Amino acid sequence: MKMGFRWYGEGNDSVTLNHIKQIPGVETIVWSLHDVPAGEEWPMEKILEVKKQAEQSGFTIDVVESVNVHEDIKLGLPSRDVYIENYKRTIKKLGKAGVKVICYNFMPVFDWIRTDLFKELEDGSTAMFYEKAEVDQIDPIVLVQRIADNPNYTMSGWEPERLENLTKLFNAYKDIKEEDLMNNLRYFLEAIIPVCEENAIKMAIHPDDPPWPIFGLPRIITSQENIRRVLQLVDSPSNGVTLCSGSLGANPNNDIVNMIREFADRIPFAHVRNVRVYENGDFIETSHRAQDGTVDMVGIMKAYHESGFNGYIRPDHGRHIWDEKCRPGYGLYDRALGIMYLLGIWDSLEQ
Ligand code: CS2
Ligand code: MN
Repeated sequence: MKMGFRWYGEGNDSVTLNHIKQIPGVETIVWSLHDVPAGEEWPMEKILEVKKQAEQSGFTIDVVESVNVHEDIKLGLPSRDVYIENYKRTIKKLGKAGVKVICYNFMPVFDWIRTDLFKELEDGSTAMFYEKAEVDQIDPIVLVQRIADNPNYTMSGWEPERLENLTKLFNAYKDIKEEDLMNNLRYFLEAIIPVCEENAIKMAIHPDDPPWPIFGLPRIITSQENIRRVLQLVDSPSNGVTLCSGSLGANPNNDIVNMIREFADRIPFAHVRNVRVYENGDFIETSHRAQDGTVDMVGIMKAYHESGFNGYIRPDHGRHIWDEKCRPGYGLYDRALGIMYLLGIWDSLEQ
């Protein structure tokens, strides 16, 4: 198992490489070129710049999260082929630079959704919260505006350019059903997986967060059954999943331990974090500790250990603690605590 830590890049993150260096056990940064719009080819100089920075601090750049997929690919438009060619070229370059895993997602329009980025927990810390009834009734444009108006609006997946044409995008998705989205994912994978195989890259699709359809948009990476289907679309070790326990765990019907047992050899990258799910369908992100939420954190680490997991793992969203000012969910302190908890479980399993 190799521990990673998500880093948004020089000047783009309140967390520095020097900070990350002081967290025990971190081997790789999990990074991206956040200023390259989805669909464009990544410039080699920029890739090598991050590589140089990481290596100077003793880290590898083995995991990219994410190379975002252009909406035209998800929509299955004729223009997708141009974006797929760009994606392939980016894969080749990342392979050359030594990257091993590319995380991506296939969520229409939005990445992850929350209704409150700084909801107070009992201990005075804050964390990201999802109020189901609110999302079920709110006009998505209003929610997007509210998030955009927030001075801390710096979440990945909420890049302004993605949101500009919201109404247009909603119309484009009007007739896209889950089955269509699955077929468009197949088309994408059939095109890129051979390139990944040649370049020793593993693709790792991130589950939808939350793992159910929102605003009438289809979502497919939601359950054990659907992940099984995705892995079969192209049956190759290069077609894998980023098993995110927090995203999948928002639906208590998802048995994550069982998923790890079934998909073990197709999980190149694991996100391990906790959420607390309420009976009405709301959920809040909590500390990584098992007792603080409803995700079986210890069972999950045990399942990885038992299956001989040797992929990459990272803590995921943390709370905002000790007055830290940071990107929502991506502060230093709580994620560092998360790592120590995960390593503590792991080390005791190694005995
Ligand atoms: C999120 C996502 O849950 C998470 O890890 O931070 O933004 C995630 O990085 C993307 O969905 C992966 O493509
Ligand atoms: Mn995740």
